[in-house]
Amino acid sequence: PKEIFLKDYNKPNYYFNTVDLTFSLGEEHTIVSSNITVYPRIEGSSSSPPLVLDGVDLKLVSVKIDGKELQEEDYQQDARHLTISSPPSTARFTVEIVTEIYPQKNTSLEGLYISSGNFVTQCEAEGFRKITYYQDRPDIMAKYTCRVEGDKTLYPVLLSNGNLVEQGDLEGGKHYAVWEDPHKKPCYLFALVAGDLQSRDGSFVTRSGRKVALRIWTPAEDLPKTVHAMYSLKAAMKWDEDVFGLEYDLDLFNIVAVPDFNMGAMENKSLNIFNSVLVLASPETATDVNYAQILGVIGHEYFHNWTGNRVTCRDWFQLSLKEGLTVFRDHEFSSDMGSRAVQRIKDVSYLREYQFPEDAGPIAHPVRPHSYIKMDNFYTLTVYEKGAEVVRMYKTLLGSQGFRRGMDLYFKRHDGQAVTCEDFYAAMRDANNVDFANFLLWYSQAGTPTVKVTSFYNSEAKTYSLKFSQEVPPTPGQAVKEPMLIPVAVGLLDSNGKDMPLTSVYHDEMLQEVSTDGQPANTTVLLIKKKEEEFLFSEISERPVPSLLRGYSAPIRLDSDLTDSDLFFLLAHDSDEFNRWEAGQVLARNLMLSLVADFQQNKPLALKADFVHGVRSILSDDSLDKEFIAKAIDLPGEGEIMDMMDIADPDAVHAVRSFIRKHLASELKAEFLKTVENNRSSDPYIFDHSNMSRRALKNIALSYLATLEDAQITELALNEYRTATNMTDQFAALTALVQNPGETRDEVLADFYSKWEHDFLVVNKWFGLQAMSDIPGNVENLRKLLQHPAFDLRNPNKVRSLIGRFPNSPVNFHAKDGSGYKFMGEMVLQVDKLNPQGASRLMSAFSRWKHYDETRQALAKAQLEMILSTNGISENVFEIASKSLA
Ligand code: HT7
Ligand code: ZN
Repeated sequence: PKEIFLKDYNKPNYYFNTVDLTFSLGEEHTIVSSNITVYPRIEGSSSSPPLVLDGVDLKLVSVKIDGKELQEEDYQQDARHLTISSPPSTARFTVEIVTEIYPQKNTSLEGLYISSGNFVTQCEAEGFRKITYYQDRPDIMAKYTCRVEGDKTLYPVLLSNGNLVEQGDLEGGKHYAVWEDPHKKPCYLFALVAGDLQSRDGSFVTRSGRKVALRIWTPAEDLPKTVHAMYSLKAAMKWDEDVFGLEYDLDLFNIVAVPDFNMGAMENKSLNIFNSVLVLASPETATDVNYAQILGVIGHEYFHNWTGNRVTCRDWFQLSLKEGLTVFRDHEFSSDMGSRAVQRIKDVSYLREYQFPEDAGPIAHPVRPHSYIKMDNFYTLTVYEKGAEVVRMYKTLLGSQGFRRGMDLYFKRHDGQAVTCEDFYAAMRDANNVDFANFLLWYSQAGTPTVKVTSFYNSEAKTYSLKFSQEVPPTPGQAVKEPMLIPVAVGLLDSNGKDMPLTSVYHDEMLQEVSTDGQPANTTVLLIKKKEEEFLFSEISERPVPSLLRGYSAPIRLDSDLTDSDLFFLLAHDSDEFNRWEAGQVLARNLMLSLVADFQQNKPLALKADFVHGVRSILSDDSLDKEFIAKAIDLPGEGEIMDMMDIADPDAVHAVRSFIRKHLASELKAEFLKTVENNRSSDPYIFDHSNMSRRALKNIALSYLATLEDAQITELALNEYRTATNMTDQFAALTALVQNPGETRDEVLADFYSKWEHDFLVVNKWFGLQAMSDIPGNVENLRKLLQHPAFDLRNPNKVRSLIGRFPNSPVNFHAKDGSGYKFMGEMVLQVDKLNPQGASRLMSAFSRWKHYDETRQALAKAQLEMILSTNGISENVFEIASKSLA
């Protein structure tokens, strides 16, 4: 397979001006006619370069140039291209191409395919080439019209991008619709949907008075479950106006929910297509987590209208330009709609648990990768989540207003263009007249930097020094790294736990005034630019406790010399809520790592009284937000602890985490029972921060209690399960009950299935819960569940639930007999035959195989080799398997 490199980027030889498409949808095949007006990049040259079009799995019917049919000698065709050797050297010419495609046989879910009997497209990243021959690259931006023809009974609804300009009936029970999109767009934003759908209709008036019709399309029976999606869309439209001054630019905005979709959703211009799980919600069937995800992802896709669609990427290496920025925007949106601190805690936990390992393994790559074989493999946590942190750092460096100035300039300069990460950087820099020195390295260097901090208080001089040193670890293909610009937000706490006023700081032999501009009060941002830096605060009247990296101001690993007593102090007092939580996490991480060492040396495990006391005081602190408490008493995940170890030991980490949970449950049983008692849900269900917080706190208390395996608690959990009036509570009780093997577990799982077998989204939760279970030898249960009538290997949500969630139980996935690896290896190959994107995503489970002991390494390696040596594997799987083994 061919590797594509960023350094090889060349501008296209031809641009496209307009594209007129006609789809004649059929039950056996579909005919696609495309009429493109083309112009050369360099006008008037005597010899015209060949026009190379991308195309995969297409049957070519005819090609015409300026109305004249080409003969076979006028073009060449291979498995991936159609090349027109000598196009006219005129300033403008037309290319007309007719192809035949087979959506009914398309299980890859890219290009045009069928989901539940409806036609659906997915063109990002390179799916448009499965529809027609085209220059399938994002820097080709054109105006599209799309005529869709199909059977009127089977496909009463015909949708594409832009405005509906014509519709009518045709002979033979068919009908047609013509859509016109006035905005230029790259082909990855093209979309078509045809099927038997109905819409929930709403409207939104933009701040300049444009009335926008909003339609959310689903099968008729699901319409009642679209209320929250409609609420989320309106909230997102309003938020983007308020926070970024960005308005919607058409009179219609459609969302379509489909059950078969490879990712979460897709931001096609004015016709967003969503995985059903991110649209459909009712209190009875969806959890608070689902509701929050729907809000975030509806926001995310809507925000792409400006960050991605109006201003798009020059090439796919720039993906984070739109994805990092849009994830940052959706995080900010969710913060403003709920609790800022809790949102930050969720986002940082996710980054640490999943992106950090990616950045430390064999497929580590920069936020802007240097090369790829299959672009689909680079829709990664690094591009999305670390990319969002990079955008957040601009805001930390520039303050809210400076960041907004940068965004305004970015849109002013680049509306309607396909641009690069440097263009974004330049807009931020120029709008604020600042020099960011080595900031761009965040785009080109992989690996999570480690920053070490040591502190010293001089009581005579009344100075306080913070010394920083940074190290970016080697990653594949990048042995040596340069120091990067790292913004570290800092506050200093006095002995009463209050923020000290910060006045001046010596740095680089200069006395500077402390700038708290654009930051919360008494917080300053120190810029670490070199490998080592010292900052000396003056007029510090007592030894402070430093609150470092407030709000997690940079995506790094921080290694500080804070003592346990400093951390308990920060946990109790820090005005930065994120850092209050973080202090508890550092304490918990240190504790877990030291108990892991004890476990490995066969020493008895014991929990320190001050840790139990810390958890008790948080749990009983009425002044705290309840969702914050729920987060603060939750232990770091097993993945996060393993990520911090030299050789990951899943058995030890699992044993230690379970031990601490059980010990806390037994010490704090009365408090946890009271917490359950006092935080039962109000009925009817309300999705707002206060109600979600109560449920989150009640349910984490229940999950702790269930570790006790005592009959009274089982009864309590069963009662919660039976009396629950919403899915959040019902599923939490089910989750608590199924932690422990036995009859109750089996009965309650069977009961849940029989209640919900008619609802495939709920059944997926049931699959997922069983897949993630830590009960010994669970892989055998999963093999049985593969045969369950509700399971279907062709549906990505089901694959993700039953197979993709399996590694969330490290003890079972990394079982020492290799049974977990073997299961996953087999599944990768089976899924790959149907859906290469889905298969290569499953491969991420193997990505850190070198981080385990020798026995496990050998077993995992054997599976990777088995996959790689199998004939006919996709390029997607080949790329991940070969890079993992390199
Ligand atoms: N921009 C979208 C990416 C996407 C995608 C990429 C590859 C294969 C299938 C896909 N479906 C959607 C999603 C987003 O907004 O990030
Ligand atoms: Zn996106």
